[in-house]
Amino acid sequence: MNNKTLLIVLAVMIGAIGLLVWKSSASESSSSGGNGDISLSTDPNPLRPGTGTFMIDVKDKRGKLVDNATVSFDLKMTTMNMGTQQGNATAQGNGRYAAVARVSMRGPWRVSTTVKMPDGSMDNKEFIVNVP
Ligand SMILES: [Cu+2]
Repeated sequence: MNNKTLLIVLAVMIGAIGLLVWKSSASESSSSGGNGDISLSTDPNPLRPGTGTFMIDVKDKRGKLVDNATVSFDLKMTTMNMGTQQGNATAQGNGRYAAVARVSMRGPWRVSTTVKMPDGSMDNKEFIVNVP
């Protein structure tokens, strides 16, 4: 193995480690209830007051990524009535669905997700996301 090859191998390894760290820090939210394999992450993570992207990852009961689901969500603050934002998340491939929404102030927000699986079965899960 020459030096150039070694450098490329090192770069790939560092990239893989970086991706792992990024992945693990992206799951800031906690779940409450629900029985499906639905997970949530945000960009930025943690969120800042303003517009953010909510990424919802869907797997079936066997852990397989689900691409042809219909994923809807609603978002509201838990501690006061600030209205509810609702919408559908757009499929991104690899079981991921994304939606842009606005968290207009710091504090706890509830994201309620509803997933209609390709076989027609429904699943849902709630997450509390804190905006620090
Ligand atoms: Cu508020």
